[in-house]
Amino acid sequence: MERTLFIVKPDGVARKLVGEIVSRFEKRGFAIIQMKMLTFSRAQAEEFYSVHKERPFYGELVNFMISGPVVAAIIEGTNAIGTTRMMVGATKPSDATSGTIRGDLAIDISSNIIHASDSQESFDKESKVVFG
Ligand code: FUP
Repeated sequence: MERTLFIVKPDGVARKLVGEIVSRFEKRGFAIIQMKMLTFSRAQAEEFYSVHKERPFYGELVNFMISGPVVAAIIEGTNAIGTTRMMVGATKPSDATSGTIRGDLAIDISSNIIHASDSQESFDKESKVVFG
C-alpha cells in the first residue's frame, strides 16, 4: 500500500472536471484518504513548485495555480505513485496518450488540469504544503 497526492488544478475545477477525475481514481480502486478544496496562496504555490524555481515557466505556473480554487486529494492503493502518474499522462500534450486524464481532457502544457506527485519525496513535501 502506498499513498500519493493529486490536485485538480484551477482549469480542471473551472471546467467542472472534479467528479470525472475523482471517479477515475475511485473506479481504479484507490481509497480517498483526505480531500479538500482550497485556493493556494502565492507563498504556498511558490513552495509547492519550488523545484521549478529556475525554469522560465515558473512565474506563469505560480500565477496559474493561484488563479482559482483547486481540489487536492490524498489517495491510497497499490503502487499509488506510479499508477497515478500513468493515469495522469505525459506533461507534453502531444505525448499524453488517449485513456490518460491529460490525453483525454487537456490540450495545453500550462493548463493541464491535474498534478500528481512523482516520488515519495515529492508526496511528503507536497502533502505537507497542502494539508499541513
Ligand atoms: P508534471 O509532473 O507532469 O506536472 O510536470 P512538471 O513537474 O515537469 O511540470 C509542472 C508543471 O509546469 C506542468 F504541469 C505544467 C508546467 N510546465 C510548463 O508550463 N511548461 C513546461 O515546459 C513544463 C512544465
